[in-house]
Amino acid sequence: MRIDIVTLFPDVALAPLSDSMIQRARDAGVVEVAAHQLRDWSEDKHKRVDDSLCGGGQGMLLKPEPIFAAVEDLRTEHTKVILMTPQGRPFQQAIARELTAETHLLILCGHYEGVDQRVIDELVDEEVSIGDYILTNGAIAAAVLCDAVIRLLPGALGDERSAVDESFSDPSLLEAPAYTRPIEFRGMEVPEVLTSGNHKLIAEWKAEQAAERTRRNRPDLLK
Ligand code: J9Q
Repeated sequence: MRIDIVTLFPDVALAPLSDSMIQRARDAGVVEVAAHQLRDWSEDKHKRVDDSLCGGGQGMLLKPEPIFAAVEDLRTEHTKVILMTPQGRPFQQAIARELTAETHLLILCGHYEGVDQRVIDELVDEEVSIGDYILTNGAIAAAVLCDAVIRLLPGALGDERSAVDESFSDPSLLEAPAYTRPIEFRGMEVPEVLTSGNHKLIAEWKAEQAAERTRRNRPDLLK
């Protein structure tokens, strides 16, 4: 897979993808990642990439010309163009899994106010949001999406992939609380059932705890 990210903050997009498991996947040739400076495609003499809203209103919008130029330079016939935006489809593990089937992702990072609608209508295959909050820029959101996709690619990891993956593929319940040694730490004990050796009791306890946690933190998963 190849991933191109177009952003005003290429270093921000790349930093989280330049260490640990993801850097190893890049070193192993599992994925090629490049981040590009949108300003490089500005024809403006001041390298401006944004402008005020037609029809009035607060804030600035990314202009269409530099984005069209960037996409036309970077895309091939096999490119999926993704726009990171709070207006997008909520990112989930199922989308990460779908994207592993692509050979080329071109990720456009929006600005606070967003991008000119003609970019979305003409260039973008999929608008994706990583959650209902406002970021200063879309490069952070792009890094999140890339991390989630790259770690799923065949050959991306040795033994680092967690069994939690499988449970998140079917996110009906959250995981139960988990403990490791020591059995007593600063007076806090691991629940006795987990050291009982009674696997049936342990399974029942985990199921109860998972249900309770889900009710408290993620009631939406139970609907
Ligand atoms: C570009 N807040 O937020 C949630 N998912 C993506 C975003 C986002 C943002 C600002 C700019 C994307």
